[in-house]
Amino acid sequence: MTTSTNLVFHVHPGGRLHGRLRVPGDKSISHRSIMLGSLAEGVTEVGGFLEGEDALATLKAFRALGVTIEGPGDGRVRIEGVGLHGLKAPAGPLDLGNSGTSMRLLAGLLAGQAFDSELVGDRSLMSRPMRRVTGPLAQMGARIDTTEAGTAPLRIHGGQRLRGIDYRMPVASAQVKSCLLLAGLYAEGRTCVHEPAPTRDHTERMLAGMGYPVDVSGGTACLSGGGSLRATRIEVPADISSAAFFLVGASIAPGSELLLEHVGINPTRTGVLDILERMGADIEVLNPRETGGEPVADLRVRAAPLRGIEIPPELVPLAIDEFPALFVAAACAEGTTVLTGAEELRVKESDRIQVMADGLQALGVEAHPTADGMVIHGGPIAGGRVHSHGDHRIAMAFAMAALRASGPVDIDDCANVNTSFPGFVDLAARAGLGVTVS
Ligand code: SPQ
Repeated sequence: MTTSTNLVFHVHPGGRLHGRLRVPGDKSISHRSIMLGSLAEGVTEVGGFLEGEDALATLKAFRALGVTIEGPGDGRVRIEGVGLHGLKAPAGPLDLGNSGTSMRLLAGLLAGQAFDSELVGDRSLMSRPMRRVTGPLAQMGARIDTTEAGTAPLRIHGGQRLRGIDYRMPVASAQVKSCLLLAGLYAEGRTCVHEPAPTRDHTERMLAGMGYPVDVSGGTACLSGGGSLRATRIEVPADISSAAFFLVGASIAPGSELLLEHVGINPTRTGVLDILERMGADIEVLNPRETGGEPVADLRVRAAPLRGIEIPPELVPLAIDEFPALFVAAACAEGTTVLTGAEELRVKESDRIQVMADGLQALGVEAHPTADGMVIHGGPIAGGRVHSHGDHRIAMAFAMAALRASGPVDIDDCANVNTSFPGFVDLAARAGLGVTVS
């Protein structure tokens, strides 16, 4: 799934971004379209599906679970739903590559099946914390073995009777919430998940869109087991997490103007817009509309002088995947940017606090990592060599940093950009970034 070759991005310094572009489909919604489409009764047609490795890992896993899925081709996928009780035992372990969402959501869904299953992934995924899902699933009656460290492989024992729980999440995590709601589909009684701060709600929206009642109010989502899902048509909007690199790139590169088309602006995902606007970015939200239960809009961004800010902690879960890009914006801002309350960044595909601080320092930026965030003093950016540690978002963030660098920026270990943003290099080059690959 992930390659061991060292793919290197070479990015020329300077330039500007311009034109209209549409970034690939939303990763979170693409995963959920396969999962819920597979569990529905009838045929679900998906458009705008992300043909990146993470979403494809979910798609392959459901094929291995006996679901007939055609595509993807040109963003279109056709899923012959098997109903909530129609999945089949897979022939071997399900390899989820680099994808935390696939593993954590599948853990909940598979805990309710009659058969055993095993979940594995690449080196990064096998070192990410899984007790956050196996703990509450055990309270529901699931039996899942992890390593002593609480990591994958996850060995899931089928045939358990699950019961609904009332669970107060210690961390704001859409993956934990979604995992428990999926297990709740198979549980006796009611499953309620309380979140300490709002997190992305695509699972709740899609369940409701497929006719499964979910009660959402005041930070709590509840559902009862034993219902059924109706197949539907799902239009996946462009991923705001992918758009974020271009929002930052166009903001920091003088003379830039970009129109990003059909971007998902679900309010649980728009922290990046709020943070950039507080920093002085010039972003217009145009033609807001709704497709398939998700709000979308076109985003026009023009270069603007940015200023450092203290990032309000309540915006952190709403922008959790955008901090690699936002750190680059902070490096180009006048003054100091302070991020706190973001310790979750340390357990993503890489330790995004340490890896971004190391890379920014290698480019001469004054960046100080803290336990739960970073302090960045804006200033000049030098050229240099940085390491993405196989983390797609780190690689793309540093590619944008080159727009303001005084020399070329080389970025190691970029193959995993394909997990979330296939075609990034071509699209970025078309928009004006001087990027090549070796
Ligand atoms: O799927 P994965 O690897 O965990 O992907 C990331 C990403 O940057 O693409 C996180 F590393 O996104 C997560 C996100 O951080 C996707 C997600 C979801 O689809 O539910 C939720 C967030 O994770 P969490 O841990 O906050 O629930």
